[in-house]
Amino acid sequence: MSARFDPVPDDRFTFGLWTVGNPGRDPFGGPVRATMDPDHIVRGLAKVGAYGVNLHDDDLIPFGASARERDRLVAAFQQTLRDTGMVVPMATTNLFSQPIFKDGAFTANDPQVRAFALQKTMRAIDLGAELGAATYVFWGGREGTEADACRDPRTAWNRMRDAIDFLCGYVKDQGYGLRFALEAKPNEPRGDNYLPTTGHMLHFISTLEHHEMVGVNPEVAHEVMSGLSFPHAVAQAMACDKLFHIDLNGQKIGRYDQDLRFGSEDQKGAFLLIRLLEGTLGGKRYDGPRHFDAHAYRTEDEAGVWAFARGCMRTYKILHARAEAFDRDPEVRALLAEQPDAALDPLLAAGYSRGKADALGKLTIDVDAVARRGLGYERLDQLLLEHLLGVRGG
Ligand code: GCO
Ligand code: MN
Ligand code: MN
Repeated sequence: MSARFDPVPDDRFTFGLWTVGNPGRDPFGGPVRATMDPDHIVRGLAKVGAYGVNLHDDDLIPFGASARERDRLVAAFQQTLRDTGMVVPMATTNLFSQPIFKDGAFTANDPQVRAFALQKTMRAIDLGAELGAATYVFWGGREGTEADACRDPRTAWNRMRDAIDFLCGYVKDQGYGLRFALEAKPNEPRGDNYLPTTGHMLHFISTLEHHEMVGVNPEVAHEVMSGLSFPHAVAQAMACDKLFHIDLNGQKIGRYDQDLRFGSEDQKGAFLLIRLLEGTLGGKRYDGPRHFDAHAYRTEDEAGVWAFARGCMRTYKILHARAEAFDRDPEVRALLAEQPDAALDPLLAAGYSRGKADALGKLTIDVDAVARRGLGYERLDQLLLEHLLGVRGG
């Protein structure tokens, strides 16, 4: 295996404690691997070349631990971070594992559940800030329904907005420099999750009181579960400067949330995604951490877990190199540069004016000639595949 693609901290690859730490439990069977403690996970991640580690509150501090126990665990974790040079770029709250959250957290009908969810999240935000996180992720967990008559979905939406507005206020009041990143998922664990796609999230954000500090954390698997294009969701977030974080993994369409090794499924989607994130096609590059929210197959032992982690990072770097070669390829550039009507661009961009309307109104367009023109996309897509399959480009 070529060392050229070995991960180094400068690549800014991160993993959640819950990802490599996943013991292989599924709805049909218990754990197949021993639980790894946070110290062991962070040391393992540092060894395979990762840059940082992300966590839910409960990944580090068992639910219900005393304040003293909390402080002891946090101090020990900080020591591990110092020893390894690892950082914590993102933190989040577990609002789904405890029985109290069986009907959701911020959207639950019982006000005591909603109050507890806010209380738990404020503490978890304090923890994230203490560990130096720059981004705070909100994944809805159990915010959703099976028996949809249980509440007006508009009420759920308003409750979600109240919660995020409140927590933005809390972050500002505490003087933390954190930004929020909202993560959509269409279903699982609930039959229907609220705010199911990145597009829903982007609109929801525009309604928030402090919308400027809230962006999205799209996840490959979640958008693919909906049958949607993940690169398109990411592109929309990037176009409005809302890509604050990203969850990378692999997923087959139409399945349960598989959280597979990055790039292990839909390599073309992964290639197009990296082209966007790394800006090889032009435009602004994503500059946040590259976070893998995935876990090893249930067939694996601990060695398999580290092979999984290395695989995520290597595939990212390999695809990055492939994307660079593709976008440098003179034939690709020629195909993409073809803009026979470039003279019209000023008329078509930057909004309305009376003069533009007059000019457009008078324009003669040879409809048949335009319609007859072949666009060369077959060739373009074949070139993409040949780059992706490694038979073309450096
Ligand atoms: C899932 C989600 C989670 C979240 C994590 C951080 O489908 O389980 O992707 O892994 O990303 O809880 O919010
Ligand atoms: Mn995720
Ligand atoms: Mn997921």
